[in-house]
Amino acid sequence: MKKTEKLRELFKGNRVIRIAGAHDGLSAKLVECNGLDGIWASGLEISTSYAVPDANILTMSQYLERACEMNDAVEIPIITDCDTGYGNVNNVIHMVRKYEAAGIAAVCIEDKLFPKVNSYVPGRQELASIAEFVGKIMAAKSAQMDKNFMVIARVEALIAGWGMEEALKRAINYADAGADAILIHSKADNPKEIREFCQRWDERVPLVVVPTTYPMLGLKEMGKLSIKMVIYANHGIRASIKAMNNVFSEIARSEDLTTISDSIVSMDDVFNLQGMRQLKELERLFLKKDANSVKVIIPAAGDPRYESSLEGVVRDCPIAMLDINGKPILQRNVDTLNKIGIFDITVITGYNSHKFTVENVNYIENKNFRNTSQIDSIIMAGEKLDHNIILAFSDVLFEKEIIQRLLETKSDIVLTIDSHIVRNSKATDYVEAESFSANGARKISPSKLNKILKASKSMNPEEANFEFIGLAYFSKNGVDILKKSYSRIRKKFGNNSATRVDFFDVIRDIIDSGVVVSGLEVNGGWIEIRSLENYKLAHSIF
Ligand code: SPV
Ligand code: MG
Repeated sequence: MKKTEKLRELFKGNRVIRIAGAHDGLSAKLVECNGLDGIWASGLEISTSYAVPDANILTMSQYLERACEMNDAVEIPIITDCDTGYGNVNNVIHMVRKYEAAGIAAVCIEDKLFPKVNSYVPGRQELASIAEFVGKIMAAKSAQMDKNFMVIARVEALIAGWGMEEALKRAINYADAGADAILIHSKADNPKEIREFCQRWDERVPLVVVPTTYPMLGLKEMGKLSIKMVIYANHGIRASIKAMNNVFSEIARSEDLTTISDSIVSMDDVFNLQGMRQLKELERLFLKKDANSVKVIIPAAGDPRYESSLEGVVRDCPIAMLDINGKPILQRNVDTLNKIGIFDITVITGYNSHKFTVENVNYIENKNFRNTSQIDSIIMAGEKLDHNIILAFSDVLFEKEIIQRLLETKSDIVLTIDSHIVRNSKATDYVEAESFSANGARKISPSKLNKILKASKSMNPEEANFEFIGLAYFSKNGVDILKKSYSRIRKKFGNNSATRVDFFDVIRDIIDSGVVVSGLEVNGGWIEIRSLENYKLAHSIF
């Protein structure tokens, strides 16, 4: 709903509309947070915040800029104090066009002469003639495009000391000229004259009051007096001046900051008001830095019945599509990658390729999956390999933190390794790394990379000090090394596709060629679904 409509709806309601003065995004936000109906973009508050008199010292565009700032910060409507309209009818027309286009719900103009002085300042309070001000109202109403945009006419006759009859006469003329509401202003220290005005008002348009000097006039009585809107015009800035003064004087007086902690809000409160949480959420969704330049390759072609003890569970389902409490493993991993801004994900399918229904990933089919292995599938990713890549084996569920840490590494080839090794499984990808980490002794994984000396499924388990978890990072250069090594090995086997070349065969070849393969140590944060036990465990985790 447009803010002009929102304000109209409030005017249609049967209670007193309560709006409060503000001067910038923050103060507007605080008005909104406290459940008030709208914002009074107060000339007094805006001038005060510039530390200049409320006397048309600032220009229309300065007021407008602040009104926009407030409007952007809140969902509730803004009613702007536009003083006398910044000049004559032409200025009023220009003003209405600008404010309406900016999404402001209403403007309020007062029947004084430019340059006005704040109504509470003793001395000169010069009124415009009725004719002149009627012309301004008509000009304002003629300029608006949106029928719901409101023009409020402010009667200053009581402020200028011209008496009740003059005030009523003016109000009637302004209403008849098209004003959508009358703001009857008073600086009396009690509500007597406001009561009288309201009682004598024939309700041809709604009334608005500003009870700054007569705070004893309560909401109930306002309702009885048929007052439609109350403006608490300047209490926000007056409260903040007092609060800031107290804190600054205490800072000036005291040695340290301990005595002021109860007088200030937490930094968290500040961040919440700024919208920092939303910023972080948007960064997560759209900030495509390093994570975006990475492509993820998931080889998922294999027939699970050959490789796992899950035969009874998987039936004809590729492991990647195995359901873990309502979501396939692949979907869970895609969600995890998306969360950290990685969207370019390529899955190499093979066995029961048609079972892959996860959306927003690229699929490449390895039709020869029965005679090939993971590394052949990886190589089939083709042009996707012309980038930094993350390799994620399809039967591993991982936490996003592992991927984030992988992306932070600087090395060309990084295997993620865990010192918690399952030594009795023939499927374990054993790794021997340079610096040994005693099983379970380390709680925090170091960011320093370990150097991998040996990687093999057939290694003596006692020699291994880590297990490869099925997640690896290859920089663009690392991918080139991987590809070269792959073709070297393939050449060695005379391109006989019947010879299975394992991913680890390639890693071993890379190490043997003198290239450093690094190990990123993790302690958990992943689970490989290769046994019934792990499958059940995954169900209990997710
Ligand atoms: C303002 O807030 O700038 C007003 C209302 O015009 S008052 O200061 O009460 O006159
Ligand atoms: Mg004002």
